[in-house]
Amino acid sequence: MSKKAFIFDLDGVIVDTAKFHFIAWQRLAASLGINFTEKENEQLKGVSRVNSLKKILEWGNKEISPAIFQTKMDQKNEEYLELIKTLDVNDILPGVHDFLLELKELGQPIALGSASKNARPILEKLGIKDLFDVIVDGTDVTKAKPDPEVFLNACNHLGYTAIDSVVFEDSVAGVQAANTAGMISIGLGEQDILHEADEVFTHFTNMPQDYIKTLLNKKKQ
Ligand code: B16
Ligand code: MG
Repeated sequence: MSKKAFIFDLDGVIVDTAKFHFIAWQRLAASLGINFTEKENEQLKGVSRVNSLKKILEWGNKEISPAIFQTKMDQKNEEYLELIKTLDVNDILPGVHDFLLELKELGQPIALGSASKNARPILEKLGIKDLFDVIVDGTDVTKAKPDPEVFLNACNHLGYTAIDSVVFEDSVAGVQAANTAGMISIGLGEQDILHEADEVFTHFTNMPQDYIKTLLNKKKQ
């Protein structure tokens, strides 16, 4: 059987932490007197912590000193960590666990490609860290999505090229990163938001039977 590098985003693909990032950013924005809704939040998915705060300040037309900027980032992360304290295996999104196990059974290489600096402890909480051959997260990269660095880094570590890689993403920035890298991009979420992806599913459970085999034969369009 042929092989490909299977690269997974974390937040919004493996686990539903996107809602906790939203709550934490909303509270943070409120503390700065900035209005922040789901619409703005969509643009922060897959975006690093520092770039997210920069965007929020831009939207709110606010300027803060570097020291306060750092304090606000720490505050957001503390809030977020508090919200994900009780995360466990039950928070894995539908179908992902089985999909990962099937890949393992087929001997396919698996990597994580996440912008989050909290990725490793989250995978541990979910009890699935050992399923990943390679983990590339926000602590390993210098350029945030939509830059393809995180995914290129992941496929290089697995010893594969971009054309033999498949990326699963829930964010527009992440889909763009995969496309720029020349990788097959599979969107998890809504078609009208993720229309740049090669294919979109609402959940892993909506994928057709034998979808892994389909992906192994698929070429980047
Ligand atoms: P942290 P992903 C991203 O993770 C999230 O989508 C994004 O909302 C978050 O701001 C970013 O990680 C940084 O996360 O604050 O935990 O370092 O979707 O790339 O797995
Ligand atoms: Mg994500």
